Amino acid sequence: NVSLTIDGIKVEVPSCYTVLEAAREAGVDIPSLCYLKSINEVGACRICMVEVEGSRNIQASCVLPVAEGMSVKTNTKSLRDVRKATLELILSNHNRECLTCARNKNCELQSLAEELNVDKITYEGAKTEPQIDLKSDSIIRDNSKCILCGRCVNMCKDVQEIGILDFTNRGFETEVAPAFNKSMADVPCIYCGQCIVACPVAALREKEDIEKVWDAIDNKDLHVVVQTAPAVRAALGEEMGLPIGTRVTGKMVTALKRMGFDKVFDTNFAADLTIMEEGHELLDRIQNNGVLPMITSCSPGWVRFCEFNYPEFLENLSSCKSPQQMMGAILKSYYAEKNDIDPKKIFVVSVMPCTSKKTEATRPELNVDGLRDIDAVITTRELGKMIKQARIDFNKLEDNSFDDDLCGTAGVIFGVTGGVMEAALRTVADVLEDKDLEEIDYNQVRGIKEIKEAEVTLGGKTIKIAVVHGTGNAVKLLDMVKAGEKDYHFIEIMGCSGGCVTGGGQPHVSAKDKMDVDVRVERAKALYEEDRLTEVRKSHKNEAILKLYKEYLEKPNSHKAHKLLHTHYNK
Ligand code: HC0
Ligand code: SF4
Repeated sequence: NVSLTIDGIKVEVPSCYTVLEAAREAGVDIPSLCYLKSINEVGACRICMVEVEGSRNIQASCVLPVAEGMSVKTNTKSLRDVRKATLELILSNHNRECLTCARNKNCELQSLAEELNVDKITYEGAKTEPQIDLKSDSIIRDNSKCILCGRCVNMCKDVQEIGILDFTNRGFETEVAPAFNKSMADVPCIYCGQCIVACPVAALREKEDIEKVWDAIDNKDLHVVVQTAPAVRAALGEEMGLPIGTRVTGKMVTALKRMGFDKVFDTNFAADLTIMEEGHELLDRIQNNGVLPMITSCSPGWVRFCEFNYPEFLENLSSCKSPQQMMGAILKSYYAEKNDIDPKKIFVVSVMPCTSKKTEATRPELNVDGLRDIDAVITTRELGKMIKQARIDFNKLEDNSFDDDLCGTAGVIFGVTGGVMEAALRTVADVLEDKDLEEIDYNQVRGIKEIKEAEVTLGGKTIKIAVVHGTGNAVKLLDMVKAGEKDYHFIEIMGCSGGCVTGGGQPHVSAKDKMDVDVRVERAKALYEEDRLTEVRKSHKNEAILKLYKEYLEKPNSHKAHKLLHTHYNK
């Protein structure tokens, strides 16, 4: 440890800390903009400048290591002036349409302008020619909002190991964009939206489908149903001012009913269905010399990543559609028949923590008899906006339960890294042991370790498994599998670090708050809590699932199940 003083306050911190981090410990909030813990620590924006006793130059605190006896000042007149001038310069070439911006009141640049008391923009000069890339179904890039902080660049390059975005051109012409200024739709972007999560402004944002959903609700000819993904309940509360990781399942259901959806379903049901199909697919592959390891295919960002970068593993992907798609397929077949509704009149909305789900829903190979499984996908953030638009006082809502025609159980933990694996093991273990096992918490696959591995012996068979989250970690694991250094029966891969709880469609958390909490851990707690509170915690014990097989699908991997619930991927 080293000790130093910051604005006269003595602190002792580990020697690996930067001055910015040490200041946080001392309760001194040095403003910053380009800084994003562990992801972008580059000192580019010059907002976090400080004075160090004995040094003539002011320095960027986010890249300044602490030293024994150091004395730092963060709040002098000259620092305040410098920061304000720097910010004014950034703002002078920023599209300042804050009132109509997707990040209004939720923008780190806007907050900083308020905190630094910017009351005029002194420098008015040239402006970047606005160019808005609207071509993909998932992500919009708007260069007129970009402040060149580089947070998205390093997220995509270092965490995801994809490298779609980079600085292009020089000087005033500098931009952050895909190579050759191509559209995000024309490069191997997986639409994970992690660049959106990293962006402090609205330069990267999802393509909103809010109006499409309101129009459907208003259309009296349509039966409009909504499903919410497991991870949404762990984060939606943040849009309503609640602490990170507050579980709001009951209030969310009430809000959706008030908004006018005819039915509110839980994607957990379809996650349970996925476990039935995928669990039996795994058993079949193991028993009949199928392609192994089998790899999960429910994260559409990961599936795109595999298609672009590891096509040799496409045969390893489970043929199961994702829960989002399975839910739509069941709603437009089984549910439609049972309730005597024309499937063409059913409009299925998904609320997802994910931006890649928007594009997944448009994939033609997932259609059944020419009908799309899912008609519109909105993110958790968009649902937050819709609830506000509907003037629903969220925090005063009573709790309600999902419509129970199709309810879910173990599927809730799908939303966190390791969850699909754990839910699958609960089912596969019972089948192989031919028992109703009581030990169902698989702690080996929980947590945020980059690569989690385990061997489980079930019915005399040892099954080797691995779990990774974030495509950067997938690269590490797949390269080892390719080199023959590792072999497994079953691998879970999720496109985003932490799993869906930290997907690209989840509420924004400021860089400052991310210094204090690991969002992945806090939101995961909410899902494990819901799992603990659920009476039935095994997918194959879910009554609604058993009924679906009895009345309609016959058995897992049946002909009908294949038609509705499975797909294939082409190289
Ligand atoms: Fe997920 Fe899913 S768990 S991918 O993260 O498998 O998005 O939450 O909905 O489909 O269930 C996202 C979350 C889902 C799907 C489920 C899976
Ligand atoms: Fe990179 Fe994902 Fe953003 Fe695409 S969506 S640019 S892959 S971080």
